[in-house]
Amino acid sequence: MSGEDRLIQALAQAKSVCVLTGAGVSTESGVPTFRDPQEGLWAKYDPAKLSTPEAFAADPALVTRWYDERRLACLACQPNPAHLALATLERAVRSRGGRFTLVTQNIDRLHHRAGSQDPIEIHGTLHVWRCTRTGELIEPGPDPFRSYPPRSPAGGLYRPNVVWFGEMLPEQALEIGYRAAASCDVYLAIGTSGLVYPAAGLTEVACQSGALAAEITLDPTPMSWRVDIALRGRAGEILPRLVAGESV
Ligand code: BV8
Repeated sequence: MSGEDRLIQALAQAKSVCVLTGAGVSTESGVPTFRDPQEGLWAKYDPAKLSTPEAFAADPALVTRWYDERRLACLACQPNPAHLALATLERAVRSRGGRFTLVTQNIDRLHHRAGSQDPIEIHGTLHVWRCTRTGELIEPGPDPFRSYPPRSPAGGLYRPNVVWFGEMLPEQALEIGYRAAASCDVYLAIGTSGLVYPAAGLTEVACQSGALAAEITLDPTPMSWRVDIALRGRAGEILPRLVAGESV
């Protein structure tokens, strides 16, 4: 039996599924991954250097402009078959009384727009910004901010409500993710290079807990040797095949 057939069979019977997604799930929607060459103005910046509190402190105008451009670009993107297949799988597992947990490193909210009910955004989201002075949260509209860095009425700045390198992840989100990975029958790591911790640690937890663990990425990752099934290919092509038998 092929790895894909084994996974289809396991998902059809699973009582508890945990999924970790990364930037590779959104590439087919046109959202560049972290390691893609950035277009235009951003070609000369290393994204990982802009996603830090130090970069924001040094040049808040540059960093907030970069995030606002990413936010607007995501609004122009549509969920792709990978996002839609994961929403189908969630409905199928939950409709038979099973548990389904989707943990995403992505900040684009395409899982929400595809119909996933409660994705756990362990790296936050581009679509919520936070006042540096009061912590007030806002959801900016479909237009760019008028100026950068955007200023809050309280005299602070608005920053994206995302987790930067060197910042702690939201504790409850991480706790839910780790608990789901530790107690699931089937675990899927999809479109993630497995390089960013502690998110990447979910895969090791799932493997140690005895779940059937699978990875779906274009390229090998540091966890490819550890999982039971490693499928190479586009998430937008593989995931619809994995859920083709589900009726919801
Ligand atoms: C923290 C939001 C406490 C911002 C992001 C050990 C333990 C704990 C921390 C660390 C540790 N070691 C190092 C650290 C520090 C650091 C870290 O992990 N560094 C790495 C680079 C070594 N972690 C942190 O700082 C975290 N904070 O732990 O706080 C602490 C603090 C300091 C020191 C110790 C502890 C915070 C990390 C969160 C950073 N914020 N995002 C923003 O987006 O701007 S992470 C960012 O990177 C994105 O979320 C993105 O998801 C992630 C990149 O990972 P991927 O999603 O996997 O994307 P990538 O491009 O890498 O890979 C894409 C994959 O998809 C590839 O495999 C490709 O083959 C595949 N693919 C492409 N197309 C497709 C596809 N697959 C299928 N189909 C396709 N079509």
